Amino acid sequence: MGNSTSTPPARLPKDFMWGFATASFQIEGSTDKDGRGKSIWDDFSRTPGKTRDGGNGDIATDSYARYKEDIALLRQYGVRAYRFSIAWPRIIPLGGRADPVNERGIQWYSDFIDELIKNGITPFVTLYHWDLPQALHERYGGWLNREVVADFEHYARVCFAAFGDRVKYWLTMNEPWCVSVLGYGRGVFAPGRSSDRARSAEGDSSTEPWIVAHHVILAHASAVRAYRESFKPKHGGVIGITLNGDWALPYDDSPENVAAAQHALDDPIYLGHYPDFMHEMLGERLPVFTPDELTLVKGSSDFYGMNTYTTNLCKAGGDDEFQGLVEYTFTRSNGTQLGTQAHCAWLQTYPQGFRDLLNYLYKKYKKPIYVTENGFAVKDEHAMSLEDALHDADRVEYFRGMTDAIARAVAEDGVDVRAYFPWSLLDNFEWADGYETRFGVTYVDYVTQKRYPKDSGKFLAKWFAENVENSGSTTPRLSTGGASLDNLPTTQLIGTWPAVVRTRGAKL
Ligand code: GBH
Repeated sequence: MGNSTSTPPARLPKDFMWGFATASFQIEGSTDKDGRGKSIWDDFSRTPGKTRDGGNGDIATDSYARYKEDIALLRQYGVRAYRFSIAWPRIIPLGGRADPVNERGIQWYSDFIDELIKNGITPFVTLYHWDLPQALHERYGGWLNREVVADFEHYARVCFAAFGDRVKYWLTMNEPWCVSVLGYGRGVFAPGRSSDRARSAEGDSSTEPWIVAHHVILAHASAVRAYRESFKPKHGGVIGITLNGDWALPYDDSPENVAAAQHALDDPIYLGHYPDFMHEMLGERLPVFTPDELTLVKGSSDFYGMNTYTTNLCKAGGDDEFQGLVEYTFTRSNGTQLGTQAHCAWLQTYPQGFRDLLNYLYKKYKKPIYVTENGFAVKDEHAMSLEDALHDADRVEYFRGMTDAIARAVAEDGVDVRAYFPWSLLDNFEWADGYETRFGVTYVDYVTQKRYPKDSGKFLAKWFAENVENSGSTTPRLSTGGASLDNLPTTQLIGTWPAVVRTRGAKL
């Protein structure tokens, strides 16, 4: 690595999928267009104090209106696939299985999918990336109520029926841990429930997150069963869930810290039951799966979907049940830092951990791995000039390490990784951080909504062009004359990019 003037031999197979990831509420804006219902994030993000800079999702990156521009940008980067999420309240504004379906919402996503396919980009769809219909929250408490399982399955069926002829890659849920713990435990994400009365008038952090997680898991598994029984036979796609998981290293080699690092890596979807440690920690507070539910959940993912950003050094102890009574740090026992610090406290660069995680997951579960998120927010990027922000050296360093790790995991370790989706295509609404934290490989000027590729976006486009086996006709033309990502702002590129011939259609 590191020598960008010579082309290294292809190290990822030619059907390897790469592209960028986003989520509906973080980019779409247009919250009152075409019959969309409210999501739990609408009012939450508008409530003073809930986001760091007071930002909300009303406009975001305006991607609902600018979708053709965004897809043109994806094409300039030469991606093969794009991971985006569908907003449940656009499809069923009131959310429930007896509530009306919104044809205009369906039409928008249908047009969006067609536009992707027309550009040779494979759609990779998340059904739930945190924007629960507000009406379900008000009707019965949303994820706290078992009713939500059947309502989610119904919503999923509507999507499979409407888009399944063209969408062959489905994710049910994005990060159940965040939905449960951040939404109903720490109360930092919508709907913001918590035992902390300074934060929320209602909530019980000792029980609600586990109830919510239980329903999320069952809703996921029910949607998967529906897909396999009623849609997969004619559409043939794959479906799974994506979890957030970071590699866990023991802080030192004491047995309790070695055990602590292990807690962080277990999960019920693939094990087929709640890990023993959760039983010990929660006792009666841990919901119980009936035997039928266990059968439903086990094997309910065709692949291992993984959002991973960093590595944590783990110390046994503390009272944080949401981390399995484990404390995380980036400071090694000798006082040095694990890697480069990002804008967020929870994120440092550590590519070796990524390679180790991929090896661990593959050996343990023997499923193909789809890396559905991975990314970095440069410290204080929001306070930089445009020029400085575009030269995002720390993010380039991050992706240089991560792409090298993935290539080595595949080529040298034999791990079956099939997809890689850096987060994110654009700077966008970063939940409780508002717009302050920027994860994009493309800079967004929120005043003009202009998009500008950062060095990291160019790095990734070039890296994948060079490192995925290719028939030759699908490579982005980065340096062969004509317009180049290297010297033009995106808005010009959209008009002048040479008619790059992308002969490959969506992978069916
Ligand atoms: C992803 O989650 C999300 O899927 C995506 O929407 C988001 O934009 C992206 O991260 C960048 O943040 O310090 O206790 O609050 C990544 C997994 C898990 C990382 C929770 C941050 C914070 C824990 N996230 N973690 S805490």
